[in-house]
Amino acid sequence: METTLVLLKPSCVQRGLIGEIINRFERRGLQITGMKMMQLDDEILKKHYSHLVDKPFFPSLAASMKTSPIVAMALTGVEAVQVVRGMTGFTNGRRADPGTIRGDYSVSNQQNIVHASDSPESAKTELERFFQPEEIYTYNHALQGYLYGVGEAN
Ligand code: IDP
Ligand code: MG
Repeated sequence: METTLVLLKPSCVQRGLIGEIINRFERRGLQITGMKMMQLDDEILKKHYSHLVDKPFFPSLAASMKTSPIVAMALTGVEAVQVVRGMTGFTNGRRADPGTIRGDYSVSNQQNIVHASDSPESAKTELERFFQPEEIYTYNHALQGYLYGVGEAN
């Protein structure tokens, strides 16, 4: 099992899409193991987007991420990082495939609804950044035997 970080960005929260996007993750079979609302600030955004701080669009990206609270989620499943990235789609919503979250709900390179960790290593770092250890729950998924075949979820 693997756990990944998803952020429902202000573009999701303000457009009233929180429930719809969470529903997609639940229906796919991902287990929600952590979830909370947070107001982000420059300190956490500089760390979260450290690979982009020198880009000309960073100030507007950081500003957009502070316009409302976000929803931070920990999602657990086999190869959850890859599964969730696949559901998220290409960064630019205009080029994201229909059927992906960005391809179905966004037309922007910046206001693209969700963040999802891009590797198991970044998932670990990002989960530690956004959640205290006790805010992530380990519990049996009642439908586990119907989500995965024998031996698949070990
Ligand atoms: P990702 O979210 O698909 O992993 P990253 O390259 O890590 O893409 O970029 C992080 C976020 O920064 C994007 O989701 C998007 O909101 C924003 N961003 C990336 N590239 C641009 C750009 O060229 N213009 C404006 N915003 C951008
Ligand atoms: Mg990224």
